[in-house]
Amino acid sequence: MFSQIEQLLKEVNSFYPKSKEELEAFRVKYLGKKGLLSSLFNGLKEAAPHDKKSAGLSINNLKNAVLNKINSHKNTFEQVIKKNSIDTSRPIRLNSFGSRHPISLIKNQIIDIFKKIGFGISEGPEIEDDWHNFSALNLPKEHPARDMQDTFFLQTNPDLLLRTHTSSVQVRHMENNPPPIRTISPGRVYRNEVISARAHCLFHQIEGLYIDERVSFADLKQTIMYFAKEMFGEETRIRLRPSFFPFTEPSAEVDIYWGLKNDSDYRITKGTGWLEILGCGMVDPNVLENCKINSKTHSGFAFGMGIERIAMLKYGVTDLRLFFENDVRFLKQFSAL
Ligand code: 2NL
Repeated sequence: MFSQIEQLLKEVNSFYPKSKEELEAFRVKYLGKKGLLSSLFNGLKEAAPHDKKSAGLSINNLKNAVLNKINSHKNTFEQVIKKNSIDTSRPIRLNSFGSRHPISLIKNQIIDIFKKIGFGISEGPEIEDDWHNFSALNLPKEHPARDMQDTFFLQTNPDLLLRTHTSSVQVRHMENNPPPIRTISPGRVYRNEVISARAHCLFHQIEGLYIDERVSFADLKQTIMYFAKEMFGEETRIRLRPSFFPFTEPSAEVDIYWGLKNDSDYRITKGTGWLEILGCGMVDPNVLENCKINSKTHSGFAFGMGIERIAMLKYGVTDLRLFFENDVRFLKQFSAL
């Protein structure tokens, strides 16, 4: 009898139910009317008189072990059941979806417009060397235009810098690909400027480059006109003002007619009704030669624009800093676009 009780006690102690049903079967097996404990207590009557007391204690001990086991596991199963039960009256948790950044939206629009007329995309490093960012682009050392763009140089190597325009990508493209060339280069550029509503040390540019035999200023003008109409609407009018860039000759700045419908139009066009959207020109023959392209047989045009500037015009944003702060209250306004 004692060895049977001892065996059962071991069984009880090593019992770990996996479900509520298993625990219930365990309860019936030990505590049920025809269970082991009741038959053990019945057996007590036949036990030898000097064994009765200690046998009774052993059976009680077993019974307590059974009760403890049942109590401790009953609670854990109740918790699991609560956790898994579904409260169908609870409101659902709305998933918050992300959205494209307005700079990406405008960048993709511009890319799509130029893709339609055969331009591909080229990209390049943001850390550039002096040659690709300055020298190849007709900006030799000590050229005053290098001061105009305050540059971030790398402390470890004064020949390396954060590119100040994406023209450096196009220099690399010309070095590695023979004409005809039709490419646009979007990307981040860096300038050492005091951050304000109108200036930032980091911004985004898209530049375009077209090189072939007999490319003319008329080709440039038609390309820009096509772009302006696609970007700002079929009715858009443009004008070209003579300008200067070290890497193009002749050079021009392009305005679109914005109109003077309200106070805001007066403010952003400074009362003229015209808004500058990009700079452009015929690639300077020196730049072509620097990039191993024969300037006697080939010519080309290039243009560049700030993506933030276009985004501000399209979306009516008046502070450049909003594009870099990533405040969700600003960003989520673009989620439907
Ligand atoms: C602007 C003006 C411009 C270019 C960029 C360029 C590139 C090569 C050769 C010649 Cl590889 N030119 N790019 C030309 C004229 C203007 O950008 O206002 N950008 C924001």
